Amino acid sequence: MPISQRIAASVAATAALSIALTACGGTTKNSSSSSDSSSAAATSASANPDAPTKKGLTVAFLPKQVNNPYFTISDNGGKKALTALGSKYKEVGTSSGTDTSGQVSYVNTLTQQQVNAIAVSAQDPGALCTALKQAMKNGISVVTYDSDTNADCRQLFISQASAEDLGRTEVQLLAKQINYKGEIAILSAAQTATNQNTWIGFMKDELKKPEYKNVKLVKVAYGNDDAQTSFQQTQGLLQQYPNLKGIISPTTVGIKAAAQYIAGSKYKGKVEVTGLGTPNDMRAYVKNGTVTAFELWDPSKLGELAAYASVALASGQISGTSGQTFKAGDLGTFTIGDKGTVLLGKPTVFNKANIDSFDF
Ligand code: RAM
Repeated sequence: MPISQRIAASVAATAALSIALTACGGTTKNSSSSSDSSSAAATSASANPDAPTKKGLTVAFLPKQVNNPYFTISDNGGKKALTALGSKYKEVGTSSGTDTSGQVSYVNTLTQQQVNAIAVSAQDPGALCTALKQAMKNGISVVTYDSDTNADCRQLFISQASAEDLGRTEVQLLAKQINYKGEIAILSAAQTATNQNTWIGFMKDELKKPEYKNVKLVKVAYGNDDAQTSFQQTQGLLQQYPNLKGIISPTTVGIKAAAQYIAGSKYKGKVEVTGLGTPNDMRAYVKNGTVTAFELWDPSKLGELAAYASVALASGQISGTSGQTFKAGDLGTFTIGDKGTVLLGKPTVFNKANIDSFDF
């Protein structure tokens, strides 16, 4: 395709330019984050915690999906933080949650444009790696947020909450709602999504415990973070398993579609729906009794933290090594943990009693 060829050509040109500048001792606009940015490893070699916070940087957010309300909230959080820091925010991305080649093209374009940092929620753990490594070689700081890549393809992963806690607590919530008995299913997002697959791994592990001996996971279905597909997948689950007692949907798009289907069907009151949703999406289903409880972190704070981390990296204050710390405005000071992971905090469980205290 002509556009992708053009992008590939300009990425190659950008790479050649960066090598030429390094060879003749020149600098690029990103070179102060790492004076020898010829490899991702070099980028993470040194940091100066006292380096001033740079202003006028451009940080690009590349969510899994641009038209997903969850990412609208998270990326607006990023915008707010970047504005406060005197840097520039931009957002690019695909409208489908399963367009990994589209995500790759966007990374290549951002590299060509020499943005200072990229914050990406990856649709797939490996597909973006070559492009992201190329970005890092060009001195661009790379963080993942929400959904990670393989650890060597980025400097930091800004994690919404402990993946283990999220996976286990979703099973705990549902099991309680169905009195620890009956068939259950999972309605996920894309089949390749790193975050959902990690959570599902912990759900399956949790289900091995003796208290769940009468709970049977019959199917994992994929709604691809598309409302219609998720609705149809829910319908299909009930057709295939009419005795289903509960659905866990660890995606804001999936849980809303599942609740919508159940609320309008003969299964209302018979099938519990839980998982990860936004309070604003789920309020009506909690109030009409379709959903008892579900959970989520504050997506806006996740975006803010991704922005602060990106600027700290691009300013050379941190390089991604565990134990380094950085400041994230009102969110406080964060320490980089194992495998370059930065943890936002604990999620909130929402139910009838507290849902009206949240507006996102
Ligand atoms: C969807 C996306 C996102 C996930 C949330 C919970 O919006 O799949 O990656 O973190 O749900």
